Amino acid sequence: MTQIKILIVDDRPENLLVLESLIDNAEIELVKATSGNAALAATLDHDFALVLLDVQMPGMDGYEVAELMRCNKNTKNIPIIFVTAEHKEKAQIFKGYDSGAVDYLFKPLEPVILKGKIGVFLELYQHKEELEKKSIELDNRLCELEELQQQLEETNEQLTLLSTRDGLTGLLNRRYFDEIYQEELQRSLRLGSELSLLLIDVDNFKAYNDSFGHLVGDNALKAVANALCKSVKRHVDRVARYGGEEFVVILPDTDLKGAEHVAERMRNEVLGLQVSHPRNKPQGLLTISLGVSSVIPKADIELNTLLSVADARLYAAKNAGRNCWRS
Ligand code: GH3
Ligand code: MG
Ligand code: MG
Ligand code: MG
Repeated sequence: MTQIKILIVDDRPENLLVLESLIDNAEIELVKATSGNAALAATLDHDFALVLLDVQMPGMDGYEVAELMRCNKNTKNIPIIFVTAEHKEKAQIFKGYDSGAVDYLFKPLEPVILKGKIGVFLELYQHKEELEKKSIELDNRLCELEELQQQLEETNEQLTLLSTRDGLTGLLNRRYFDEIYQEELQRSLRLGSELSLLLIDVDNFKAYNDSFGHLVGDNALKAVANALCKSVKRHVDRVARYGGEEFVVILPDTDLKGAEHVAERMRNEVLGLQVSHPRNKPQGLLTISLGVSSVIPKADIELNTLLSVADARLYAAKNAGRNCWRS
């Protein structure tokens, strides 16, 4: 059990002995001071629940001690009960309260009153300690909650990333592309702006896999994805993996001419990877074919028109010998 500390201050040691014998409580540790200065020094060394303070003392009197304690942030909240010999005039008593006392005791001390008052302040002190403990607990909980919240936000970000990305290439996935595609269609419809789409397919990729194996095929797909990303310059141009070895690119506010430029850049960029594909004649390199389509959406546009036109043109590019685009 930790003892509660009370400071008793009186210039006459025999008075301190009287106080000590009256209080006589195992739960209370009494610290004694016989001068104002010694009292102030003690308040800095201990954590007191209460100070019983003699008024009349040579040198620094009780009022002065009380005032100085009120000026120090470490001691200003310690309750002070003045212990005074005479039946003071009202003005003197008010002065005591002004200097920061919370109560008065008169000598000779009545044991019942002394114990009663000490009991009240000790209870207040214990409540204060409990409240402080709870406040620290609450602060700790708050910190934990803030940490959890941060973890949750990070997890959410990761989940969003996972749900919008393709695992192999890191490009946008088909599901997310479909969302963007609808949004861009609506946006173009609202603004009357041109919207373009590229559908891309790796040439003779089955043969590539057959020659080098699926893992090497995967790496080739990643390289193609990078090359496609490198070929778009604006952040509104989005590249997605449409499935297998097919990719799709959406180009807002872009007319057919602009889309053809991007298509040609992509074709060149993939060719420039110089990935060997012995069964891909005549270059002997990995190549792509592209279908390009553009539209200024009208209110009654079929959602899939742009895609189906791009698909037909991709098919035309394949028929034209691959490693080319058709628009
Ligand atoms: P074409 O030029 O007409 O497009 O011929 P192709 O061989 O590329 O077309 P096909 O549709 O016959 O074959 C596509 C191949 O792409 C078959 C499939 O194994 C491969 N493929 C699809 N997805 C992946 C993948 O994630 N990794 C690997 N390594 N191969 C894939
Ligand atoms: Mg005195
Ligand atoms: Mg295909
Ligand atoms: Mg293919």
